[in-house]
Amino acid sequence: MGLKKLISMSAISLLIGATASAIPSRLFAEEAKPAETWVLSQEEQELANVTNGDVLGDRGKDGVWEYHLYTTDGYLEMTNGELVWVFGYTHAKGSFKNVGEVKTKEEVERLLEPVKVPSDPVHLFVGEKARITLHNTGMHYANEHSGVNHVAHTIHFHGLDLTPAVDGVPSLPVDPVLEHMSFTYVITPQYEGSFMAHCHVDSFNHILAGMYFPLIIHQDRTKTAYGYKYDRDYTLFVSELSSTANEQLQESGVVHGLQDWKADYFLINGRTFTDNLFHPRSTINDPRSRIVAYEDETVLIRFMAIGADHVFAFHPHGYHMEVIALDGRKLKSSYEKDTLCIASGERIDVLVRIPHFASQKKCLSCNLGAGITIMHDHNLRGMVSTGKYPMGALTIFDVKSRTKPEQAETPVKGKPYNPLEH
Ligand SMILES: [Cu+2]
Repeated sequence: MGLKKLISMSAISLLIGATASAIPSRLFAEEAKPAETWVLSQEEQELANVTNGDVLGDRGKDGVWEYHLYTTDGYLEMTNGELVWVFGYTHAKGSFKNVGEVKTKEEVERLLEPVKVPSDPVHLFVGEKARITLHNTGMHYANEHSGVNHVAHTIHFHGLDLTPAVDGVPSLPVDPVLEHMSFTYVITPQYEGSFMAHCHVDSFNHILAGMYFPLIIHQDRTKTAYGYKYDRDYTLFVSELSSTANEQLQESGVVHGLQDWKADYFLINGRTFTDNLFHPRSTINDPRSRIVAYEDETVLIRFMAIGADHVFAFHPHGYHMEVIALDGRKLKSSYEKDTLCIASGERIDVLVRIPHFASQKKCLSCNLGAGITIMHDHNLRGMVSTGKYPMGALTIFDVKSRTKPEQAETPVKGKPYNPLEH
């Protein structure tokens, strides 16, 4: 829920004589989706259609999209309770607005969202110019003598065919962004599709420490991708994380024995599954990662991957996936897979067509219909984080029937959410 949207909602409520307190409190929950209780402008509604409720950048006076990204460090909570130190990109609280140069730990905590891995998606549109400004706030939770302090960063727009001036490779020809400095990348996307962005300074350490995010480029304001219509879309960014390597960067700035780098976490959108179905940090309790759809709907999944050597092999139970695009380009003809390998840097777009149980069921065991099925990494290394199974890259399809009353999306207060009860 963007701050801008909340402000515009409040303003609209005041205009019609209501107060901001009339906004249902559930709208502030993480699960909140655009609802019917307020009016969006036509452009806001069109944008909301394609960004799935993600916060968007602002438009400058000249109509150019403006995003301000800030680099910083912080902690990622895992489902086993471990807090893993990471560094990456973040943005102002509730928006991508410019809040000036942020230098101190106090300013970071007051002005910026906590760092996430991956950081929030950036949505752009074909042919619409964007100014993306990177601010380097420095490190705030690293050992004061660590060599990781004061390092420079960049943004490399992975998959966009750009000139070197905005390609984010340090000093080729533009210098990287030094601590407490900023740089604005001006780009105009040429192709729609699923891309990603990451730092390109000391890439092995900076990327794997957490410096990456999805970059989604839309052709227009409709729910289409590469000409295919969809009803819902999810971005599943899968990645490897080494808490040991990150701790060494935090302490000393040097990862010992880089050739032996090994992930101990295998993540979907920065989370693992765990056998505690109620865990709030589990993939299945994350609205970005739990795939919710109704029968008869078409779901677009944008897979993206970052890692050192693991190839994820995604396998949904109950469905085949129609692969429609690879690395941000539409395939001349689509093909079907039930186990989809994806390696670091790749993006694969698939459609999952949810069947209608009642009309398409041909036998007792055919077609699932409404209910829960799992999708997991079938390269089973990715199902073991910190030596524990099933802690890894697994999420669920939560398919609902239109013939039954809709279940509450949020857990009943005081009772942990159990997806198996649905
Ligand atoms: Cu960097």
